[in-house]
Amino acid sequence: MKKYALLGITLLGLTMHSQASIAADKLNLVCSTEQPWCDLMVAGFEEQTGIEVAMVRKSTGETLAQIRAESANPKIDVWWGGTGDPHLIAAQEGLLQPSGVDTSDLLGWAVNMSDISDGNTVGIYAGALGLAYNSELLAKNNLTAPACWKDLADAQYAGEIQVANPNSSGTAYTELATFVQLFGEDEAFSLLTDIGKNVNQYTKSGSAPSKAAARGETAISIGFMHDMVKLASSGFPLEIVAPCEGTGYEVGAVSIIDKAKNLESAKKWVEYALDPATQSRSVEVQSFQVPSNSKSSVAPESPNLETIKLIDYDFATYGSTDTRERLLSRWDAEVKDAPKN
Ligand code: S7P
Repeated sequence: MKKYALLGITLLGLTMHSQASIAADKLNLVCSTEQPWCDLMVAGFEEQTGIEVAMVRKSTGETLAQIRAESANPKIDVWWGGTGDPHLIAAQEGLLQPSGVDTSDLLGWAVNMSDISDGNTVGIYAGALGLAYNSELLAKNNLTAPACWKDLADAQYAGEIQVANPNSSGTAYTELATFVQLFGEDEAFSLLTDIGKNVNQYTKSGSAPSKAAARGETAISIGFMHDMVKLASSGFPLEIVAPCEGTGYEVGAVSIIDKAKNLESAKKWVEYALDPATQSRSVEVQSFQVPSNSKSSVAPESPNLETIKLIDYDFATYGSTDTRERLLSRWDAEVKDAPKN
């Protein structure tokens, strides 16, 4: 009897111990890249560390809204992926905490994100914004191929352009910020309004318009060129254009949320995300962003950022709350419901 009681206590102890270690070895992650890359990253991390990851895929603007809403009691430990501006905004609002990760092997644009945010976020990849058109649909509808941002305002493209909503999508916010930096704010909004007359839908997610263009549901899309390359290299009739005026780019980021409940697991994720072995695997899921670690391999399909006419994107300004809120309010008031051609 005594023996059984002892065994019971030992088993209870073991159960409590393993429950404690299960609780310590969890990670709650929001992923803002494409779903296949989110899944690959999670599987690799679980295999490498034994830490169990609960992951949700969300667009960048949506994630920022969630982090703001949960600031007193966050459900998320780590935010991986998505355009860097909303990560910088979260940092500015005190919603993140430094990971303390070693950035010595990272490229300058990735370290810049860490510098701007006092170590609260760090760059994981970069990619340029562009436009794409479905060559079959363009030919069928007798449309000329666009070469510049300003071409998209031409009435021949009525109902033929798709782009995301910058409130929910980091991709579309990058487009908005790019236009302001390229043309000045007033001209940017008048151009966005004119282009808006040809827009058939403002989607929630930034990659949706190019998927729609690939399938022939819209003739033209605005988005990140690496997402377009993935579709074109899968055989869709998509032509990719680096607009003649020049274009903006994103630095995708990873951040640990302030008051994260699984801090040690979160730090391990950030190390893992910056590791060249991890970053070099993105090609397995045809994610063709340029990786931030100088030791990572770059896929031959990745758009070459050296040869694209890139603006000197001002991450500090466009990654600040005031600028984002002002531009989004103006977009809501002037662009969203602009009359159609
Ligand atoms: O993974 C593809 C990608 O284009 O998606 C991210 C994007 O911010 C998330 O989508 P939303 O535009 O819907 O927010 C980019 O960071 C990334 O390159």
